[in-house]
Amino acid sequence: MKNIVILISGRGSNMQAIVDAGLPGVTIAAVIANRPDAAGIAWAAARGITTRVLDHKAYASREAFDEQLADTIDAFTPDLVVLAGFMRILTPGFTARYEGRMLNIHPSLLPAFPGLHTHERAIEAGCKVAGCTVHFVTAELDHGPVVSQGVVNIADDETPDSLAAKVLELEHQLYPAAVRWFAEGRLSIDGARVRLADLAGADAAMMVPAP
Ligand code: NHR
Ligand code: GAR
Repeated sequence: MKNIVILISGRGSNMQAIVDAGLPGVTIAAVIANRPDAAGIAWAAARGITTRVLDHKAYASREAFDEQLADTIDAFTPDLVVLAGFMRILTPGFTARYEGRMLNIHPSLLPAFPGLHTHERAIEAGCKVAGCTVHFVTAELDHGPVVSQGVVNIADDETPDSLAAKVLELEHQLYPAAVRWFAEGRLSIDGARVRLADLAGADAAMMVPAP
């Protein structure tokens, strides 16, 4: 059994997709939020999942918050930490501690558009496609080794909200699959690249055709 701790900040729909996937060999040890009002916490608690809330505003520095966060996480002895819409930038000490065992999903085709407001920026830039990226977390924001990516078309009348909805649907497919691969021990990091054992690399990319 692999223990997984999921970190959220809000709605937690990616967390829900991972929980609802019922991945074999995976135990959701805890869901932790940095915001007391994160809707995903109530959802997880209602399903009997252990939850914790650590309000970052109660800490004097990012380091102090990250230290308490790491202690809280480690009490669950996780094999994998999953960032699912987690909105706090993590300090280098924290990312080093979970190197090779912490994943994030980012709503853009990295290395394009790291950071926030990705959908708006992709439309503004005139991109014809957008998507999402599952990656291992490193100290450099949204720059870790890429596990998988999914692509959607940007329509002529696309808005940031409509694009976000399309990308989110894809996130809910990609993220549980990536967690499953990790739990199966099939992911290996080789520099900037992630290899997926026993599958052609193309299977880690998901294409959604034009509507
Ligand atoms: N931390 C590190 N070191 N490396 C990464 O790759 C990280 C990370 C922390 C979070 C998720 C990321 C995303 O997928 C993530 C990846 C928050 C911000 C941000 O600017 C940026 C990227 C991501 C998450 N956060 C503001 C901050 O000051 C707060 C914004 C808010 O609270 O609304 O931390 O996009
Ligand atoms: C998702 O689209 C996720 O990729 C994105 O926020 C949304 C969270 O939704 N993450 C970030 O922007 C991280 N900075 P969710 O809470 O319903 O999973």
